[in-house]
Amino acid sequence: MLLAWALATGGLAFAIGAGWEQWVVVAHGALGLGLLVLAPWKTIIARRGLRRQRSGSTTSVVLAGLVLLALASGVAHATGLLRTVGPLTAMQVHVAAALGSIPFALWHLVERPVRPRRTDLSRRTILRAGAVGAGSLAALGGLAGVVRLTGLPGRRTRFTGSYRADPAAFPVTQWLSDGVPEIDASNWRLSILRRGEPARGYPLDELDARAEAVTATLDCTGGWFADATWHGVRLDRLLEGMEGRGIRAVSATGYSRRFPVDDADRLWVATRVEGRPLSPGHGAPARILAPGRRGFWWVKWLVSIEVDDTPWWWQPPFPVQ
Ligand SMILES: Nc1nc2c(c(=O)[nH]1)N[C@H]1C(S)=C(S)[C@@H](COP(=O)(O)O)O[C@H]1N2
Ligand SMILES: [Mo]
Repeated sequence: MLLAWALATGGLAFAIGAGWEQWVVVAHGALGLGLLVLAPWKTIIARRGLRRQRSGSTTSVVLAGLVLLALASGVAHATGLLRTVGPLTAMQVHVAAALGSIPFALWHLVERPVRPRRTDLSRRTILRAGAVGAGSLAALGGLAGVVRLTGLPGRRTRFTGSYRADPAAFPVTQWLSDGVPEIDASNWRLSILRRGEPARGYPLDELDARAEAVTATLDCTGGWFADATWHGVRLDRLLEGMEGRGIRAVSATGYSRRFPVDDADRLWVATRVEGRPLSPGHGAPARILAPGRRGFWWVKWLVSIEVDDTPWWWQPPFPVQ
């Protein structure tokens, strides 16, 4: 159950980006450390199980290994003790290990079922669960105290757990598998579609001329954030007079995100960052700025904006490319 809740809060923390995310992140930390708090008892059970030499022990050991890797990389990221492992960030290792553990955990549930018993709801069990909960929070508080006292980098993270990056040189990063497309800005136009029909088009110089300065935080789920000054046109000004329920921002690569139509006054089409035109890696010629939303909403290499009657939630919760 701890693992299931840790996975759920981890996913939720990626989805949000606003203030109350802090509490989701705290819960996520406590749930993760709760697994460590329970480890001494679980180890006894696991040893006994291994001695019986049933089939599938290897699968259980892989599950344990992945959970340990997720815990270790989570602690490494949160404290700042180890933030990169070769080409990967500790956060990427954390997410990969956590996602990788899911099939093994499901297998474990099916092959090693623990039937619910009446005593699961006894006073004693509830007191014990409370003790584990208190122990987990104490472990989290203790870890935060150690980070502060020893001056580890982890004390300077944002409420999402991300580390500050230089706004003039923050990383170029893709959600999963996108490559940087080459777009000829002189032929490029931002197409606006209404219910599938082309309605308007904005060339780059018009967007540039209408752009205003916006200071916003790009917070990548990879574990870094940048407070930069962008130049962009507010989306409601490009969509004036258009009706619908959802706005879909589409990249030249096919990557896309759908937003609620009411957010149009909180989204920008940006053409510059820190005074300079966007570089190809950062989304040239134009990208979405979505302050308050995590990085995967900030669609790069924008080619079209579609307004239609599809609600914003009609999409996978996270991009799939
Ligand atoms: N088309 C497209 N846009 C994208 C992505 C992507 O993979 N494809 N990745 C997103 C993610 S996860 C982040 S954090 C930001 C990164 O922006 P940057 O490369 O300018 O730092 O772009 C977002 N926009
Ligand atoms: Mo990201």
